Amino acid sequence: MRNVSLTRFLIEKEHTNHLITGDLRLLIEVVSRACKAISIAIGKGGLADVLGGAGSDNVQGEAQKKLDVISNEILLEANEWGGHLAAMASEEMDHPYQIPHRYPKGEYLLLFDPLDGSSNIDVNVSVGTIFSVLRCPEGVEPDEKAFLQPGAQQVCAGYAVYGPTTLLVLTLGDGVNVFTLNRETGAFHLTQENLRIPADTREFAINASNQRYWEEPVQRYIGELLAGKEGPRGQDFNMRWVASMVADVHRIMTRGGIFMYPKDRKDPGKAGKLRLMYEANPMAFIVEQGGGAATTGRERIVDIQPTALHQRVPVILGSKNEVDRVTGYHA
Ligand code: P6P
Repeated sequence: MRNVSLTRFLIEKEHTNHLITGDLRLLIEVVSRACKAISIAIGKGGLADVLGGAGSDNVQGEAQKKLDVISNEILLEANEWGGHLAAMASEEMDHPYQIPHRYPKGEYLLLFDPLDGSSNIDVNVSVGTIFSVLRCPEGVEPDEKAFLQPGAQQVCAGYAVYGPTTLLVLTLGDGVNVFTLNRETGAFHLTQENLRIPADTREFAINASNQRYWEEPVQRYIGELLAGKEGPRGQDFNMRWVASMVADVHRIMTRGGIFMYPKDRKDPGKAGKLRLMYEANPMAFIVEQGGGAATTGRERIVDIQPTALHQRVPVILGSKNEVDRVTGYHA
């Protein structure tokens, strides 16, 4: 493995491949530094006053953890002055964040879930940051409507995993690359190039406590996996559910698998649990760039025309042959 830092990798993408602009390179470097700061804040845990509830709710009506709020502020403060953004949107904020007039603006829209899986924070399980980058349409005010672009319009997406190591997983639309944080030097280094997800798998991830609410195609698919080698699949399967999307998705990026948070009848008014703009779309882009597939069961996630910044969608993603099978059952 070449000893390539994230900075050098991005410089090559800008000057050699002409794949990205200087502003997009700056955006990614700023986000990576913010993720480093979030990793340090999380790492303090009970030694600092960062655990537990913030005493407030987010736009989803979910109780915020202190680290949700801290992570959101780290990303806002890191990005607002650089001149690369038109605006930002976050799971933790009702409306898009406008760049203060005193700072220059740029062409990119940055969306993020600053701390995904934060319900796991207090029990020391891996969590992460998910981000997505769109272009702001020419001459358009960067209000909520400017963000409502299909995931296929993303120019970049990535996630950081705060686990035994801190990783940054990134796609610029030309494959997926993994960077590991060197805690001594503070630099992210390329540790896996052009990651590919195995097309087949024997590992599935779903919150099985919702089983009685699933639609028929999901009941059938999971039933077949549970039937194992005596059943129609003729082989046994294994199950994993971290309940931290970034951790579950990273496992699948690394060794294959299928992740499912399907539409269910638990709350018929909800199209799913996960959010399209800053969870499903970036993860779908990354998974597809790694040779996997990502659908709602009925359509490709990145083809969805968004109607609201915080809308939810069903998510089925991972090893292509399994996602295709589940999607086929919905047909
Ligand atoms: P459940 C975390 O709250 C999250 O948004 C995702 O990271 C995770 O995959 C999912 O919700 C877990 O949901 O219903 O199993 O707690």
